[in-house]
Amino acid sequence: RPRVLSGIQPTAGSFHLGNYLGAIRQWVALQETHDAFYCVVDLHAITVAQDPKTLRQNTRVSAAQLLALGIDPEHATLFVQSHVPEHAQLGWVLQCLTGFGEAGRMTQFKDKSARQEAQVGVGLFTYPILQAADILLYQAHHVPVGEDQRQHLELTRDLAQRFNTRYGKTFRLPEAYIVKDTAKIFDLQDPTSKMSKSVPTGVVELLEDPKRGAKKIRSAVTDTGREIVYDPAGKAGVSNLLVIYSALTGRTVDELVAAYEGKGYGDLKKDLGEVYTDFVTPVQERVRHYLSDVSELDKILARGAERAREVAAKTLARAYDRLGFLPAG
Ligand code: AQP
Repeated sequence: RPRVLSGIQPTAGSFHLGNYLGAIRQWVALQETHDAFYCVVDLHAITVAQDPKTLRQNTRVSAAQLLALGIDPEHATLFVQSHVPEHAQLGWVLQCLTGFGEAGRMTQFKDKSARQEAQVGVGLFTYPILQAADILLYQAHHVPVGEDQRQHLELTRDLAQRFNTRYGKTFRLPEAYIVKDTAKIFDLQDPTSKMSKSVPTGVVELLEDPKRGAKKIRSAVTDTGREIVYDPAGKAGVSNLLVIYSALTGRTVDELVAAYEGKGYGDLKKDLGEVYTDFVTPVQERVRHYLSDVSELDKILARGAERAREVAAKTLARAYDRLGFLPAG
């Protein structure tokens, strides 16, 4: 079976609709056809300051959400990044292969550092390189992510290629797996920007009170027109709502446009609010269930880390050997 790897940061308590539709939904589907490795990337989370107690809690809440959304530990290896030290170890090796200018071209760094009020750490600058290590350790064929990660995937491929050329074939070159329709979910208050936890205005979270989430959907920004059509350039807000609606129900955008002919934006938003509520209510219940016994949750993560380490350690050992590091014993 082909391999797949992806990760998500535990930087907020709740994932949002962009994380789910852009990435996690694909994770769930791919665990059926691929040898899947999914991780909660806590090493990435500390690229910006984190309160230790909150980080510990958010890491468990993140894992619980992944399980609640359909990741099955019998079908996929679910683990926490810091439990597998090989990530940081290969990350260092790859940093030594990355040009300073090359890292500086990452647009996410530019965006995120511009938004940071506190001093920007070097980790935020080098995090795409750690991400490359995350992927290359597992020799992943595919990496299911949202559109915002495309550039980082290109960097990962460049680094793999560079290492292979310099030291002999060691890493598989991974492909981004981006589902076009939901590659970028937009902010409900500013439908030209991606929905993002760092800009929490028009973000709909999976774990917030469904009434509050539905209200945010009802007050989503739309244009002054009336017609419900899919036109991302001219009607960004309505089109974003149609994409979310379609992804959550499995009805195509065309079907929805036909169904809402003659109706107004208010009808669409109200109905989508209900669709969202029906979707998140059982998810929230399952999250509560997983969090009610963290020892069980921790066991799932420990088993995942063990499996992940088996694969990661092999790749790292090969890379160390190719680099000319002496064997440890
Ligand atoms: N708006 C989005 N539309 C589609 N996919 C998205 N992803 C994030 N936002 C959207 C995808 O979610 C996965 C996990 O991303 P992450 O762990 O990097 O989370 P993040 O980047 O911290 O999430 P945010 O909200 O985007 O935070 P900031 O603003 O801090 O960057 C990834 O596959 C990502 O593509």
